Amino acid sequence: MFVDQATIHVKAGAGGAGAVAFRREKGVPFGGPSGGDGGKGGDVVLAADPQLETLLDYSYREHYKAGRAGHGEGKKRHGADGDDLVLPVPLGTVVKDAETGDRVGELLAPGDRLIVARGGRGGRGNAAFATPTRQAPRHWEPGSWGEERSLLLELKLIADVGLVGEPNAGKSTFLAAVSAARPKIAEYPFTTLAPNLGVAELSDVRRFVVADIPGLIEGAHEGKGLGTQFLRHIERTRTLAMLVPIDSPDLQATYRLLRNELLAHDAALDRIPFCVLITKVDLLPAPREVELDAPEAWEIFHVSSVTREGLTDVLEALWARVQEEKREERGDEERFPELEEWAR
Ligand SMILES: Nc1nc2c(ncn2[C@@H]2O[C@H](COP(=O)(O)OP(=O)(O)OP(=O)(O)O)[C@@H](O)[C@H]2O)c(=O)[nH]1
Ligand SMILES: [Mg+2]
Repeated sequence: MFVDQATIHVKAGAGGAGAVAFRREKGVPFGGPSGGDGGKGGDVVLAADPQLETLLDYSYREHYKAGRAGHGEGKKRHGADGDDLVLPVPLGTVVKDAETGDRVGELLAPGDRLIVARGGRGGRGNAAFATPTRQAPRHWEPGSWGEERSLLLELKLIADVGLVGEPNAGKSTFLAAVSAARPKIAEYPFTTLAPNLGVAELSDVRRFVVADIPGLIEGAHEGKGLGTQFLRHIERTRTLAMLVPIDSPDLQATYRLLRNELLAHDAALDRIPFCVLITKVDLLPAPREVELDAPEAWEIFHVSSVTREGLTDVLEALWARVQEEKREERGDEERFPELEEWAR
């Protein structure tokens, strides 16, 4: 099951009440007011957690409450602040007010935090009301209530794998073959006008997000065809798959064109590892060894989305690769002490 939406009700902690007290001490006949202030109620905070993949945990429970604060006490003692309640959510979580639909914020990077309900203020104790002319005030304030609201959490999928290819390379067909996504597929170029996302599932727990983007043509980086504006959908992917159809007139030229267009769009894409999928292999009778020189790729696969030849191998390899990249990302994080502390 892939849960990408949940509604929760959050309630911040109430502030503590201020105290009314007077100093009673041996040898001090008229002690002044000594009622301390109440503490501040705990906030409800969402925190982006790179270990989480779904909002599944939030489908089991709806109500979440931060700690209430302690009341003020005599001897001008402050009440203790309430504990914040920190709720971990996966990266890419978009938060909306469930009643108004207003966007509250989003959590994209590890360490992102968002206060979604503020704890109540503590009330003042009578010590705070003393003035030169009013030396024995009996005033005190109650704490204020913590904020309370219903939130809609939505997981905006961040693609793990991006499919890159010329128009008609078979990107949408591949996505449809490996996920429940149903993108439009047709034998004419530029069928896909906006990126499609799908979740490829090897099993319930082994899944990753695949992005199918519009076809790239020569000169795309100069705005030809649909241009490259949608390439930003793959800038944060963990690996790319370049699709080269087995029936293209010159596989090597197709491969070179794709790489050139990507790097012309953004040289930084060079850091994203990629494999090559030679697609539509059912069009040629076996044995169909094709020559393609692609030393930059981490592997070359032969697949058919029609006969499903090679699909399982590709999915297993993509899964392994995505895990490897995730591990590396987490390794990088450990070098940032503030992130480490946050993760505890
Ligand atoms: N025989 C065969 N045909 C395929 C295969 N994959 C895709 N096709 C056909 O190739 C054509 C293009 O497929 P799409 O999946 O729409 O290609 P695309 O890369 O998404 O194309 P754009 O969205 O236009 O960029 C369609 O007619 C598909 O049926 C395959 O594995 N074998
Ligand atoms: Mg398409």
